[in-house]
Order: sequence, then structure tokens, then C-alpha cells
Amino acid sequence: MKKRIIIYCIILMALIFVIGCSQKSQVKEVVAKDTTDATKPTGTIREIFVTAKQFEFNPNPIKVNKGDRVILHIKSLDVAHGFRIPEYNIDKPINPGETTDIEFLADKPGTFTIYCSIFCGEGHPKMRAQLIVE
Ligand SMILES: [Cu+2]
Repeated sequence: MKKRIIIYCIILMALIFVIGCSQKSQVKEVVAKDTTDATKPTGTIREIFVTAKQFEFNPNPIKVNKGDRVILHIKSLDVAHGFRIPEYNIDKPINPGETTDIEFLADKPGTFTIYCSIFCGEGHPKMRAQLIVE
């Protein structure tokens, strides 16, 4: 008699266990949709060594791909210059004898003018280069 009750209990527990396991998860898969127009980072780090001298930047143009994380190492070969790209909110002095690092995400495609922002001599107003983000 006692044995039968124990067997029933075991069967009942096994039944509860099987039912519990067969319940399917009702969690729906959520597909994330990108609703922004912002350029996604490509994950590429583009390191470029740039020199500044009266009255040019090298290389020119500086070419990167849209979405690249760009790291510029800029060195002046003569006097103090500035490195300015208004559309990217970049404006840094380039002091002679040291390397200035500028890092940014190239999230805006297009051709942008790079200006020297520190007076460096008579050719200063014409000291320009181009950044091409494609
Ligand atoms: Cu200048």
C-alpha cells in the first residue's frame, strides 16, 4: 500500500517535470532596426602620418573611408601651424618639435578643406589641404 503511494508520487513528479520542460519559451526575437542615418563605424583604424610646413600639408589629399576611426599624427617641419577642419570640429595647434595626435570618427562623407589656423608666414592664407571621406 505504501509502495503504491510512493510510485504514484514518483509518476506525478515525473509528469510535472516533463510538462514543465515542454513549455516553449514565449520570448520573441527582437530585431534591432537602425533608424539613424549616422554612419556606422567600420571598425577600421586608419593611422596617417602628416607633416606641416610653410605652406602645405602632406599627404594632400588625406583619404579615408566613411566610418573609419582616423588617427592623425601631425608634425611640423618648421614653424608653428594649426590644423583645422571646421566640419569635424577639429582645430589644434601643431607645435614644431612635437607630434600632435588628432583622433576622430570619419562619419561625414565628402570633401573637406583643412586650414592652417595659426599664422605661419606670408603664404599662410593659402596653406590648405583636403580631407576626402568616401
Ligand atoms: Cu599657417
